Amino acid sequence: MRTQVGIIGAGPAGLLLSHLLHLRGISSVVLEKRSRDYVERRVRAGVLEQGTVDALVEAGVGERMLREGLPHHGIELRYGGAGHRIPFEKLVPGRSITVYGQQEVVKDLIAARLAAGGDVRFEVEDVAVHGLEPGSDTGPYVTFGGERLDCDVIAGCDGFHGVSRPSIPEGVLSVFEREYPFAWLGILANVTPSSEELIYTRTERGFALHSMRSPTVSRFYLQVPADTSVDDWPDERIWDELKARLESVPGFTLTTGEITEKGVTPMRSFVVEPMQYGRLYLAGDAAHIVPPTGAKGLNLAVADVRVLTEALEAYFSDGSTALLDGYSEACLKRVWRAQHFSWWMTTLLHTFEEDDAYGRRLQLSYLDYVTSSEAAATTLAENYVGLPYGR
Ligand code: RFL
Ligand code: PHB
Repeated sequence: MRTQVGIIGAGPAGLLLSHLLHLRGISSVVLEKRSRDYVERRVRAGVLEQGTVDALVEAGVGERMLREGLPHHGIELRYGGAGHRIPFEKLVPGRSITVYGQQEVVKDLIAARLAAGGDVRFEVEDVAVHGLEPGSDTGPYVTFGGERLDCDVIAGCDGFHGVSRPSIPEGVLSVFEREYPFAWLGILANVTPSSEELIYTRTERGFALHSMRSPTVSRFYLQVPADTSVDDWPDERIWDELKARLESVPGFTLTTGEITEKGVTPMRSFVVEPMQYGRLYLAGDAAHIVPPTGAKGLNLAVADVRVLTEALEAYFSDGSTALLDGYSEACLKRVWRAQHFSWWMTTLLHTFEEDDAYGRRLQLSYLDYVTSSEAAATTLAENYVGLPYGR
């Protein structure tokens, strides 16, 4: 089998890349380890930056998102017994976010790929990457389930635990990382959101986030110990803890109800440099991870894929490699801005060591600053809605 771009992973990065390449007449095959059903049900991100929304609309896969997604023009920071709104419409006019589940984006992309006759293979086993070494006489190829896919280029879009990144020889990549001493317990519940906008809450009991998916489905996260298991969290304990943290301002009552999904997410910051080796290009979580506090992971995956598409278009049209060679450098500027923002939001809002009174004072000082200074609030707002492309 032969294709121009072999794509490993059918998450947002791999699927969008395949679709964008198709629109430019470049062939690809997407190889995914999990079933279609699994990939379409996996509950993850929910916040799309303006640039992500624009990219999906431009690619012709934004129709349902525009219909069902929830445009938001601000978020609330809640701490010290009061809520403070960060008004995007005032601070970053014309830029906002859209709340639309990642698995809905994935469903829309899979539908678009299949409708266009795209080759997306699910439940593919033993994917391995070969022929990356400079001067290799085979060129790059991927093996899976006893088959072989020869390609001009391989895109590693297989997430943090994939096979692409580990197939790069040792010593090539520099790794930058930070782990956090806590995790997030995330739930979906069939309850009407108790707020119209997202609420990021800092309390002495830990962080909590009130998000949503639709007018009848809410999404919540709780900061929990890193070694926690969902079994430690029966529904009643979750609601009690969410109430204790979110009902920290007068007059706010949390609506509770049926919990339909629970999961624990570790918190990690991670980047490899460069995001490429030979004709293998890493995109999305395969190359970098952010803690979800800044809502940046999916948006970075989309940004990488846009850069890679442009580089591949140039390569396949006239053989020029300048953009491909500069792929990693072009992506990393945005990646590091998002790394900083995600680390900063995480540091600002979570409880670290209990006895770190100095750290707590710093958090409260910065929260007071960001909620009272228009300059500081604008910094938060412009990063949250996403910096414009090409900056
Ligand atoms: P994905 O989505 O992990 O997709 C990788 C795909 O590769 C497959 N795969 C393989 N396929 C073949 N062979 C192998 N050996 C393979 N190994 C893996 C996997 O099955 C999978 O289908 O990576 P991608 O495409 O780079 O997308 C990245 C995003 O998924 C991720 O950054 C976000 O979900 C992060 N994130 C958030 N991002 C945001 O922008 N906004 C948010 O609000 C937000 N909230 C979140 C999040 C992630 C979370 N979790 C669970 C990690 C909230 C949570 C709780
Ligand atoms: C979500 O709705 O899943 C969500 C929202 C904001 C975040 C992270 C996750 O920062």
